[in-house]
Amino acid sequence: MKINLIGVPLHLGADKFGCNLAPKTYREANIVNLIESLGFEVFDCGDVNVLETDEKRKYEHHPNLKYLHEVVDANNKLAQKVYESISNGNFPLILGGDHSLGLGSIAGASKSIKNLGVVWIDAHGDINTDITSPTGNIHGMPLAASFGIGHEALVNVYENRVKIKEENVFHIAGRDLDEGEVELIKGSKGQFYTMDKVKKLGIKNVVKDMLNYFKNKVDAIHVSFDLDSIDSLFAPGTGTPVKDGLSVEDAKYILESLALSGMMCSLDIVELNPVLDKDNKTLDIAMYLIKNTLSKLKYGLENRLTA
Ligand code: B3U
Ligand code: MN
Ligand code: MN
Repeated sequence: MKINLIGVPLHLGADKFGCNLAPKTYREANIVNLIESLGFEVFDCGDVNVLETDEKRKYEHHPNLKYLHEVVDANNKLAQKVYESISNGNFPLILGGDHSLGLGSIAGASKSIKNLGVVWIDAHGDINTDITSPTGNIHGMPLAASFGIGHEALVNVYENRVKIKEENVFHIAGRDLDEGEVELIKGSKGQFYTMDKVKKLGIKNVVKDMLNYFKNKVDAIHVSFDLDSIDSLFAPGTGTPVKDGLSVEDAKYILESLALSGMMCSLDIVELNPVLDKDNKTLDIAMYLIKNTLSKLKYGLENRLTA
């Protein structure tokens, strides 16, 4: 098994410059060497090509889906790379870029894996639609679109099908949810462990619930980690930082537990904005989490084989 790095220099889904620079920042911080030092072979697939556009064309394709054409195009390309990586027996590490890339990574992973689970770790719900979204930013919509809710151009990214079952979604660390998202969560078959719930239960119990929930339910799990899930005090370098979030150790524990479970097939790390970061604090956290999570992957594979 190789680790496949896939960079996604996309900021159009966030409509804020900066996170498009993150893949370059990770490479300059020697992410390849870091992963190789764990004993993995790394193949860097390079960056997904993002179409050029300009501010004036933001609403060219839809009045409340900014840069729809460009975001869909990038996700079609990403999905194909993720699909190829998993179907070749490798592990794709997707480096964002804004969180609209979840559309492509889930589309690709769910083509390889029939019954895919998704763990979405995020201060935001990312379950808006073109109708509920107060911003029109597509990075607030990918999770809903992946389970079939929202505009058809997003639901049908890469392939005309619903990518995952709603009940296969486990969302952690929500604390900045829009009205429409709260409504959707009320009637949802997915699991939503908001920050309030995390604080009440403690992170160990959250992880226990998560692993129990997925046991015998899914074939593998795609993990989508938004760095804004971490408290903005520790991770200021994201486009929409939110306070009262996860500690770095909480995030580490969630990710390493997933790696050790042997269920994790792919991982997104999204929303690092190097322009807004302070003293590389957020970059350092991302590198630390990637290192620790991948270092546990091998043990996870052994667990899986002997389970
Ligand atoms: N829920 C808001 C804000 C937001 C979503 N994701 C991020 N921010 N990073 C929205 O625009 O949908
Ligand atoms: Mn997000
Ligand atoms: Mn977020």
